[in-house]
Amino acid sequence: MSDTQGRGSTSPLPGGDTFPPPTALAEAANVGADAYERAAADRLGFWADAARRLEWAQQWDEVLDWSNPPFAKWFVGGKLNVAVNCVDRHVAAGHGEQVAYHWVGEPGDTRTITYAQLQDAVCQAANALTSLGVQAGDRVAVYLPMIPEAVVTMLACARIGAVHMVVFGGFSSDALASRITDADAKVVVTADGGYRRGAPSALKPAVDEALTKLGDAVRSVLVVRRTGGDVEWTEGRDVWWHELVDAQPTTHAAQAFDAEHPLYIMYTSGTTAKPKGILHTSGGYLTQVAWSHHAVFDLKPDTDVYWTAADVGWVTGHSYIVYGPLANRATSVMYEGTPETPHRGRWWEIVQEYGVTVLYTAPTTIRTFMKWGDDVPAGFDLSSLRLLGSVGEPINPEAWLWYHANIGGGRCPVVDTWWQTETGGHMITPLPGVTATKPGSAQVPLPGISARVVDEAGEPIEPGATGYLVLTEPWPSMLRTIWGDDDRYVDTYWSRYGKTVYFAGDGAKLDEDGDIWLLGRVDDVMNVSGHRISTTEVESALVSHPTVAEAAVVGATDATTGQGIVAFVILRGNAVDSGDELVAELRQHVRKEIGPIASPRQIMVVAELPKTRSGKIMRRLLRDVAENRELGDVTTLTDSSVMDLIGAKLPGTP
Ligand code: 6R9
Repeated sequence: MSDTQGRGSTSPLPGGDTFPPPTALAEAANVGADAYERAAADRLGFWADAARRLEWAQQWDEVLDWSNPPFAKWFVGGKLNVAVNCVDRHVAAGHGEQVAYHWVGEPGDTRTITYAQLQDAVCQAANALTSLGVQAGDRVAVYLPMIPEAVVTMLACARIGAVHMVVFGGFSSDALASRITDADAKVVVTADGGYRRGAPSALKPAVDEALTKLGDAVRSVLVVRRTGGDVEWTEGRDVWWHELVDAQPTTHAAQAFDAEHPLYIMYTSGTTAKPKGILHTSGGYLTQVAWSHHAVFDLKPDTDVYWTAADVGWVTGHSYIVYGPLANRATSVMYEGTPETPHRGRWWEIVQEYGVTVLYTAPTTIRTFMKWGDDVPAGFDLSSLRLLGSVGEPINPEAWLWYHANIGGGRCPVVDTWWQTETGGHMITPLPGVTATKPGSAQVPLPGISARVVDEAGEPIEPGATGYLVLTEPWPSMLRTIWGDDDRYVDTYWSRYGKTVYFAGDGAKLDEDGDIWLLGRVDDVMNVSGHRISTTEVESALVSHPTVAEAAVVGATDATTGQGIVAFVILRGNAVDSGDELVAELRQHVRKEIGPIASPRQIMVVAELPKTRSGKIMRRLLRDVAENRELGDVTTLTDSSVMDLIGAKLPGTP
């Protein structure tokens, strides 16, 4: 991958400008530069210290057992209860009255939930699940909107040692059915519906449909009443949350489980094949998500108001709405709806109202806000913010700078956190009190994490070159396997460079300072006339043009060049679509930014792009469009109608 054309728009700043940590933040930071030294000198000792931030019912005998790679065991012999760590111990320490969640419903209803109330609710739900026959090790499917019951259900499972398997509420009944089958879940927790884009959107019908396909595999369906809409009812199987859970005692004696006891399964969309059930376990997972949340977001439990604006159905929601923040006794905001409902300033209104200090979201949302214009956030008081985070995709420097200036008021560090469902927690990211941040680069591995960029042969690359990101040592919150498929686990992640090197599937570049720039999935690399060009670089170049809010680039089969670059762009709110003239200008812009080889063969202006729950563009579908093929699997799209819109736009054969 060494012949990618130039640095292009990945570094628009003269001389690679960086933003040093604000002095006050650095002086009071939870984690300083010494953490890197400590971890470099004694990696396992460093992680043992991090584990000691939790409450263990029984100490571990060994920090890491890596005798049978790639099957790791962390904190061997240790026992803990994850829910007790997230809730009960804070109540026991006198913080029961502290708010755990300021929950905001899309229609404007709100709920404030203290740690003491959360403890009661989790105990009730744990008792309810037990009454439905759920035992330690059983799988529970969770298909809920962004309501507090989602968090309560996850913690109730953790409390009784059941394994939750959350399916994003935007996924179809097919996606739900295949996941229930793969995980062999006997109980489903759902709701009548939730609110999206100003209207109730039903969920229960998708469960009913999924279950008709599965015979009587599922015993019980526990249903939260959220919208009050009509629901079909299967007697003997369906039970209302408010009838069963609310009637339970608010006490529950929690048992401690082995550090390696399974905590959850989360399915990630593979490229084409069946989704992979990523398995996470208890002690190591909680250790790393709690430590990284403490370090990367500099979380101060007494004063911060923390907001991960993402869905709990994404790993980001698991690690940084639920487990990390609760383990650190954070006060969080949780928002049910979409950013434009009822108006485009909704998020900023929430920041203003609750005095949010730390905000974590995805580049796709940031680019949407850019498209809506600077005026929207400018109408709100965002001065409470002190730290911003980004996750899910490479953040193009323009979006980083916009976020920094327009949301962070130029004073908040932006932490660009690279990680995956598989890694469980943050892996490569600046530390806000230590690292001088560099727009567009996730920069450096966290203390205790060993990452490298290597070539095809597995040799470390030189600065300036491009290669593949690998992780060379196990880490506490790593996936333990793919549910029910150890072979696929080994093949997918641990075979390219041997059994002890984790292949992340992301392309990456090293700059002269040794900082890592993520370039997107390896399968998103195009090959145009023998030149390997990352889709991210071309997208970044397009977005750096003043008229473009968002861009998605794919490589479509081309008879002469192997692949041709096809770009889909969304214009900014104030931009004028001058047709061919604009397309020519954008082509010219990419030539200038990256080089002639990267100039798109075709550029289409569209209203929306197909996205997954985490805001990742489904390039596979755009490739189908660009190559005039029938669309592949659309079950993991948040809104499958966008493909009709894009298809309608297409002028016949490309
Ligand atoms: C947390 C999450 C993982 C993939 C990952 C990479 C991309 C995530 C990124 C990033 C560049 C970042 N990714 N964060 N790329 N910079 N800060 O997103 O998990 O949904 O499993 O996706 O997302 O390509 O491999 P998941």
